[in-house]
Amino acid sequence: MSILNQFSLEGKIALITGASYGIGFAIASAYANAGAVICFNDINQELVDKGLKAYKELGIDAHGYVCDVTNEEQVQRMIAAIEKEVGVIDILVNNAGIIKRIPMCEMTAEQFRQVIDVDLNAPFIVSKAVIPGMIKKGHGKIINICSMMSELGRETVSAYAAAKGGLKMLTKNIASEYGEFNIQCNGIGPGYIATPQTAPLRELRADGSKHPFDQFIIAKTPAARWGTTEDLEGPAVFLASDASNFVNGHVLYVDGGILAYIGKQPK
Ligand code: NAP
Ligand code: GCO
Repeated sequence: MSILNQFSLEGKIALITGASYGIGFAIASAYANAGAVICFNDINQELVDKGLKAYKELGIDAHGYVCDVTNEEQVQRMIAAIEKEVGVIDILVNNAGIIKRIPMCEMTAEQFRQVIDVDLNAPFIVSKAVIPGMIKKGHGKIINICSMMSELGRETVSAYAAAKGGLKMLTKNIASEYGEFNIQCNGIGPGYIATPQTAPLRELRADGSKHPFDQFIIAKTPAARWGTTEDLEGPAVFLASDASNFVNGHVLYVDGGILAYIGKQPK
């Protein structure tokens, strides 16, 4: 058998959360390209419709669902609907996420809780809903979208870093608890990727000069560029495929080398 067959997702059913656009959309599109049937959710019908149209433009007949991933009842209803309409999920990508960039001492406890709810509690809720089906099927892949902030902190992102650090450990725990059922749970830690979530960090200043953070990330990245969602597609297919059946509890950083690099000396 060709080694490339190990990367095929033919016949697999994938659920990618928060995948109307951004990183989730790119991963779902790559999975469809590898042969998977795509299910995705977003928080309202308008976004789901936007996503369905975008998938259709790529020739992908995706199944879209309105579901707030922090709401356990809505998640359980969505998984039941997918299992009835499409089939039992083989691959779950916990992608949906938010960030609030607020200095910690100015952040309210409610704002902190909102970020933890989407970025950490929701992956728990959705994983818990899909694992029983994976156990019955005898296999499963869970991929949690972690972050540089699973390893590093920075000003204004206390809630996000706490959530993504927790998500790294939830990944390791799911791997530990369900590995015996042939379920592999791994993380992807994207570097700084050009999506709507990071758009505020790349906005040009009034004089047309680059945002200081934009220049900072370029200096901190050996690849000397922001990542694109396409940079994540191959690693995501690898972790969803048979090629990674003995990879478990790992966070694969797709960061252009940021975590390895002290940063370029200012001129
Ligand atoms: P994004 O552009 O903000 O997209 C996030 C998606 O999740 C949106 O469709 C969003 O819907 C959805 N979502 C948010 N809360 C939800 C909820 N409660 N229920 C269902 N869907 C919800 O973000 P992104 O840049 O593509 O990032 C995707 C993931 O990668 C996130 O987990 C993020 O933390 C992580 N990440 C991003 C980067 C980066 O540099 N971009 C780097 C590392 C990790 P709405 O539009 O309604 O909010
Ligand atoms: C930020 C950015 C980052 C990225 C990503 C890096 O404000 O620092 O939003 O957190 O989203 O998580 O891996």
